[in-house]
Amino acid sequence: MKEHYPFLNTPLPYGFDALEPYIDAQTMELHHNRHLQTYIENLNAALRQQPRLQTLSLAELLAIAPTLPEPLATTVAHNAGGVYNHQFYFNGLAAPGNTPGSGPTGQLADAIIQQYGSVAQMLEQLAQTAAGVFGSGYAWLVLQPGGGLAIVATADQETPLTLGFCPVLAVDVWEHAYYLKHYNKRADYLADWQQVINWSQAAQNYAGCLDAKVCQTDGCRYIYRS
Ligand code: MN3
Repeated sequence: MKEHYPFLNTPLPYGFDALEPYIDAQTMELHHNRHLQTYIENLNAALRQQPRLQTLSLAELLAIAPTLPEPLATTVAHNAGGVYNHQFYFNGLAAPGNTPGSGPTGQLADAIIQQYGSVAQMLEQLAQTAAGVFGSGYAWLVLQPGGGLAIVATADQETPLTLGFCPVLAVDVWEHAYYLKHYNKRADYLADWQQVINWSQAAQNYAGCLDAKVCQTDGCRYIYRS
């Protein structure tokens, strides 16, 4: 079923304390109940008087946003991006007990090893990109439209979707994602984040990207149905 207006802040698929000791419960609660909540409220408020936008999914809103008049275009891009990115990040986390020293398996593992040599080397590059984000944003492992994985950074609440990429794995490096526990030490947070990656979700995301890819004579792109 396609999620659309009014968007709801559904509970996390794990407890706020599930990621301890790597990501603390207070950070998770504030991040979900206040930061994500604010994006959801602002997005719903922006769509309240826009009936033709109310049946669109987040991916569809992000795709159509540049064609809207200002200030609606910017409001929709920022807030649909904020909801999309946070839901993607939160769903990509799992209790450390669920992933004891584990990593990706199957097609995703093969693709990472083929491209980066090992999972550890991919995570090292991802952490370097994440450490290099100036100010607020995210680092992502994505699939490129032409095929092959890539590591990219996005600023603020820009999403990889609008850049033509299909996201597999994301890390939120806004300070609110780590400041209470890790203070200004983003590198420490990035190391801890690696302990709570939901690799089965990443594998599902990868498979979903392969399914979403549509190629025509002028090239390939990802079409999201939800
Ligand atoms: Mn955040």
